[in-house]
Amino acid sequence: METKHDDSVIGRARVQDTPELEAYYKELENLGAGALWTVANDIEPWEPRPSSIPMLWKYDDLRSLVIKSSELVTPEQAGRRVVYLVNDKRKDVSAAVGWLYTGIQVTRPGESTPAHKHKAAALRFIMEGEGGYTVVDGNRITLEVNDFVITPNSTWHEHGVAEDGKTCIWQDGLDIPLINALEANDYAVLDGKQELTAPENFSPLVYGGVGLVPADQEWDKPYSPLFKYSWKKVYPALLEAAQVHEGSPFDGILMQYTNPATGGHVMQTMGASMQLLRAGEHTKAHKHTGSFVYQCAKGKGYSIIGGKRFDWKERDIFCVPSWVYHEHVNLSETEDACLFSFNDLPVITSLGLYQEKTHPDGYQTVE
Ligand code: GTQ
Repeated sequence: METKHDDSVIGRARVQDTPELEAYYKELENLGAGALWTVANDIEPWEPRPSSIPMLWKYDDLRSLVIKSSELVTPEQAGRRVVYLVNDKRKDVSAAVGWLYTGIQVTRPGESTPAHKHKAAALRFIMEGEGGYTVVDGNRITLEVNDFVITPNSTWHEHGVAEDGKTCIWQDGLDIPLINALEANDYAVLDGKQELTAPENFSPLVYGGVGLVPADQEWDKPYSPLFKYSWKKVYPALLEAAQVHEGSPFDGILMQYTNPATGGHVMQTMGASMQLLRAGEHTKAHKHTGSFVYQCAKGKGYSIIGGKRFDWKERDIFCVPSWVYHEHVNLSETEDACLFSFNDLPVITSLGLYQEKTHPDGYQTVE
């Protein structure tokens, strides 16, 4: 059956204002009420309607200001020394896109953050440095560039850099705006450091095998037992897949980070992926529900998002709002390009809200 997107049809609100109606609306307002037909078309859009706009944050512009924060405040003073990235249309909720938060955190050699936990879930993607570590639920995990790490909701966590390391910078991704919108966030600070409950890197060493999970370990938590996904293993896996797999016409070789115990998303509210665009690849345009924050992990190229071109290279961060057409281009004719991204897909899909549409012309025209 044909569906029409026209607010003049029967079934949509189309009441003209009259002095009598306006007086009536005033009476309702005074009682904390309202007439649905005055807001119905607005609160029931024909199609998903993002309030965020596509944006790109250039690392070359931000890096010196991120470093400067480490001269201005200590992690003890700041709790978390982070420059956060905010969407022009989501300033009221501190979101980078949709209901997702992102920021760039800097930690100098010998520094560490206080341990804390919250109902918001967190993840990190390592941008630069050496000797960085995070402690998640008593597990100390060492970090290298392009590693992806999770801090599931309500797990104690703290981060630091070894005395003989190099200043570490990583991207934080959290569902803070979503959890706040649900009015369900909380926050607790630990008095002191966490006690380590497992050998260093226990989680990645025990659960990070090729589809292997230890038979003797029970895992009933609602998040991945694998806390770190090493670039050292992820990148070769993408290259291997690319040898034999065309991949998606919209995303190239797109690999989802998964919970090895279930095959599902790494956490309940946020998922993440790494995708490889072959040399010269230009993907087709599509749009779907779900909000996405990207970081270029390797190479250079551009994405056309909502008809606008955004050029990116290693460490640049950009976002694709829900239901906005997007396509990606690897500008190199010889090297592959890799895009890390995280998203709210676990929420979207578990609530039955996922939908997708391919662009009628295959590609967008740039405005
Ligand atoms: O490391 O837990 O960028 O709680 C913002 C809030 C990082 C963190 C952020 C946080 C964290």
